[in-house]
Amino acid sequence: MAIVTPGFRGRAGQPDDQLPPGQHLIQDFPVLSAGPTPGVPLDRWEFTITTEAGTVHRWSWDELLALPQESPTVDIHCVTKWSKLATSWVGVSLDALLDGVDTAADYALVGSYGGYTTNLPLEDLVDGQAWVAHTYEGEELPAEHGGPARLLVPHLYFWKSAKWVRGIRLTDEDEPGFWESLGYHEYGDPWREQRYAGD
Ligand SMILES: Nc1nc2c(c(=O)[nH]1)N[C@H]1C(S)=C(S)[C@@H](COP(=O)(O)O)O[C@H]1N2
Ligand SMILES: [Mo]
Repeated sequence: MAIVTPGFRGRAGQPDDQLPPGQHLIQDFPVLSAGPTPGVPLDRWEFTITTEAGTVHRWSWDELLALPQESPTVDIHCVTKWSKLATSWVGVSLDALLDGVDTAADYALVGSYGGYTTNLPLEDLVDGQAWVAHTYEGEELPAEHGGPARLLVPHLYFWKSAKWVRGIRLTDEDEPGFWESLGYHEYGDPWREQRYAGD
């Protein structure tokens, strides 16, 4: 005989299967920056992908906007335990940017204006999992949230979503980024609660 138990619902009334372990929902959008907000004039902005062979692919702001644009609606999860569900963005898929980039690299080191870095496997940037995003909830991405453009990799903790993204260096060996070298997990899967190295 089956006893049907209604699913637990979190404080904001969302089914808890949308919330990774240890996370809680928030409605506001906190700003978490390890340093000052860099100003990047759009006429000098560029995004680069540098392969393990040293080939540099560059996009100006206008070139980025001329690529096919996608509008992902995704949940985001910060390692400080807040999550936001169904955030909406506009940006360019990394699949579009990596199209035509000749690489056999396994890892990516993402770099930002201002010097922030974060690392992840290249396979986590492809197949519709990551974007260079410039619009949030229908508005130009605010500078404090990473505008003009930030990386968006929602399936990993939000520290992987580098604000003020400047480029990606493809590497054969994994190199720790800013938080990763300070003891945060090298991969950071919120569903496996990979907050710190060794989790
Ligand atoms: N360049 C840069 N990107 C960054 C950070 C940062 O300090 N600098 N912080 C990371 C962390 S820890 C989080 S949780 C998110 C916060 O994004 P938000 O400020 O838009 O909420 O940005 C990530 N990307
Ligand atoms: Mo974070």
